[in-house]
Order: sequence, then structure tokens, then C-alpha cells
Amino acid sequence: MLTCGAHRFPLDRTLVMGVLNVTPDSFSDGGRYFAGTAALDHARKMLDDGADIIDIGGESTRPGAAPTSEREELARVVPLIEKIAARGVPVSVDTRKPAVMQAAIAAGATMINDVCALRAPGALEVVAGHSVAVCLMHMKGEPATMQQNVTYTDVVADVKIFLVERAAAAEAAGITRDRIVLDPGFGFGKKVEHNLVLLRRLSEIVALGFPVAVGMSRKSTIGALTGREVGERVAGSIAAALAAVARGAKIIRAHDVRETVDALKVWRAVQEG
Ligand code: 7PM
Repeated sequence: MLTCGAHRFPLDRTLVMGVLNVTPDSFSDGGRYFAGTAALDHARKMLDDGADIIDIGGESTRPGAAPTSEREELARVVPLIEKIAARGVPVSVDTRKPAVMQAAIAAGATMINDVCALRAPGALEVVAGHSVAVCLMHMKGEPATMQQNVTYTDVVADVKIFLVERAAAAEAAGITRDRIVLDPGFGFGKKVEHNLVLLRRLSEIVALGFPVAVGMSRKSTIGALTGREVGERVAGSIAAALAAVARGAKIIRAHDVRETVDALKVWRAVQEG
């Protein structure tokens, strides 16, 4: 069972988290219009398509991206969270900033998705003070430089040690186990070979005893394996998602919700038969 505020997910089937990026690089006019109507339309479509959670992100963690100010991030995500959460939809916010977490929770977000795994000062306390869920993700390095000189002796061991430590820190801060999700952080300070080993051995992360989320949708590893540009990676992304589900992943973070939900329906029917 996963508790996200008032929402409770039994985890007897894989959940789909639909990605809603509200950054200037994800639309044409710099964000205001997108935040106003296009983002809401997109959220509605993902819900129609079967998304369980809408993951709203207002900061670009793209390597080399200019940092987003707290004020700007708040302006991008808070109005949207209010509108979507008001309909009773589970909303997750993809942020590293405690002040954004706090405002997002006040606006109705019921999950914090943090690529820094609550390492920012004050982040653990913000999440512990509410009944929201948290996704603790592994990242090696900082977004700006994380893809430079990436090396590991054993990437799976490093990710496990990190996630175990962050889950313990979360529990020590008062975040109960039923609110914690772990994510190996595909693409965050990892080369293709590291992402493949992590996916191949995902069961070892699942064995830590927390629900595992996986985000490989449209990422460069899929591009490297297929030779496809970002908009042409649906099939590759779904293959990766199913490989993750086969190894016990419980949440799939995806851009192409309709196709992902269809694939999971077929997968599940086969498993249950
Ligand atoms: C630039 C770089 C743009 C990276 C977008 C991204 C994950 C996440 C992201 C993930 C969790 C993307 C990423 N990826 N949260 N947020 N897990 N929990 O490709 O893998 O969407 S942002």
C-alpha cells in the first residue's frame, strides 16, 4: 500500500505517472500560455488515457540548463497543481526545493518527487510534516555536470547504498514506510551501460522492500539503443518499462501515457491468466 495524502494505492497493479513539464524548453512561448491552458489540456488527456498520478515539474534538470529561481518555479507549478488537485487527482511535484515542496503541498500535491532524494536542507522536515508520499531518486553528481566523466565500480551497489541511506534518513525524520518510493534515477549521472545494468538488475532494488519507480521514458539511453530522436522513442520506452515491470517496478513515469497503459494492460492480462 502506498499512501499519498488522502490517496491510497494498493500497488496490486503498476501505476502510471504521467509527465507534465512546465519548463520553457518544453513549449514554444516561454511558459505562460502553457501553464494557463495547454498544460491543463495535457493533464486532462493523460488522465483520460489512464494516468494514475500527474507529475508536474517546473525546473529543468537538463545537463547545462540554467538554474530556475524558486520564484519562477513556484509561478510555474503552483497554479497548475491547484487546478489539477482540486479535481481529486493525485498530483506529484518534481522539485528539489523545500520551499516549492511546501507550497506544492499547500496547493494539493500529495507526492514529492525529488531527484535529490530530500538532501536539500529542510526537505526531510517539509515532507515529514505532512502525509504526502515521496519518491527518493538516485543521482550521481549535479544536473549541470552529471553526465561528465561518469564511472562506477558497481553501479547497482552504489545506487542501493544511496537509496537505503536516504530511505533510512526519511524514516528517521518521521516519514512512514508506506509513503516512501525508491527510484534508481535512469540517466542521472549514468551512461547507457549503467542504465542497462540497473534495469537488468532492478530486482535487487525492488528487494530493498519499497515500491520502485522507474523513469526511462524518451531518455537518451532509448535513443542510443534505437537511433531515434526524442519524439520517436515510444516503442523503445515501453520495452524498457515492461522490462522494469517484469523485475518488480510498481510505478512507471511516462510521457506517452496511452501507449504505456495499453502495454501494461496486456502485460497484466498475461500475468494473471
Ligand atoms: C532534462 C533532463 C529534462 C532530465 C528532463 C529530464 C526522472 C524524474 C526526471 C526519473 C523520477 C526526464 C528527466 N526523470 N523523476 N524526473 N525519475 N522519479 O527525462 O527518472 O523526464 S526529469
